[in-house]
Amino acid sequence: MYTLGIDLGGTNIVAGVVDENHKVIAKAKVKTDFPRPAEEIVDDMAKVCKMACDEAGIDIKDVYACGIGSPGAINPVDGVVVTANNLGFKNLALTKMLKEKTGMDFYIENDANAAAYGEFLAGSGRGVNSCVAVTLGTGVGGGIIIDGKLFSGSNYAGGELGHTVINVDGEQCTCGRKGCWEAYASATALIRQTKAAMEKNKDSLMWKIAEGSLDNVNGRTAFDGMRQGDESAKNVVDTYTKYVAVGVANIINVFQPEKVCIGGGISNEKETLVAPIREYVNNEIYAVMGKPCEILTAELGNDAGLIGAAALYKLYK
Ligand code: BMX
Ligand code: ZN
Repeated sequence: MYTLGIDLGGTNIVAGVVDENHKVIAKAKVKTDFPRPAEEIVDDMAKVCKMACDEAGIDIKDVYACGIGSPGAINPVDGVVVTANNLGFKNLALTKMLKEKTGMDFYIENDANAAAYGEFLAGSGRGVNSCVAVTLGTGVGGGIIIDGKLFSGSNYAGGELGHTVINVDGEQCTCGRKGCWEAYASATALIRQTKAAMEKNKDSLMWKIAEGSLDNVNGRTAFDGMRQGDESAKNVVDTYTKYVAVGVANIINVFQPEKVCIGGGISNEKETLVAPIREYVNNEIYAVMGKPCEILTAELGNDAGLIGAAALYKLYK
């Protein structure tokens, strides 16, 4: 039995055919190419599903269930993207439009919720009842799993952990608030912090790593600089990991889940990222009673979202 998942992002649209063991057997990708009309993006979503099925050597009609992980506020019952500012979607009846184009029923969830569900079923969130997953990417996404079910509040808009404030009147966030966790702990924020440190220290090794241009700075630049012994790079990483850790400690104080899984691009740093977070959290959380919460990096990498999306039927069918 195969299922199909789409991970809709601001940069890429990825579709994957997934087997009953949550293994991705075929994948296809197109550029989101935003800004452009929603209708065109949805056309490409249908196209990329077909491409993934062709790659798997199956017909889309043979797929048991299809799902989408989309950024923004999603109503999974009506299949509507209520708002996704990075895609220009407002009250878009996405599952209905995809049904018209593919003939298939689609389930939909917020991208970080889908990724959390993927990790819970098949990644580092396996084997527990409660798990909170965060993604450190363009933004900071959050997905909360309680008793094996996604929890997104009374109206599905909950779980936006990136938009909890960690610094009152701090950095401007894209959501309109100031000082959100996302404005400090996303990959976008890390890149901004790295560039600021480079501007301050023209002798930093990070300039060499970025081949002399701020345009080449990415989420790895500071980590690579630190590994090569650069002091400014180490300061960037230390401060950034502390920002991530503050949010993780907040999550543990609220939920005390069995696991917190950290995904998104920055989680490729694995232990370099999570070891200092564990230490910080140990000193900051309110109480440890019983087995302490495990803090892990996500195992499924960039596939978590589409694997979770492909399995959404388990929650909604
Ligand atoms: C933002 C928000 C979340 C999303 C998160 C991670 C939008 C469009 N996005 O906080 O809904 O889950 O980013 O998104 O409102 P990513 O783009 O980093 O994967
Ligand atoms: Zn915000």
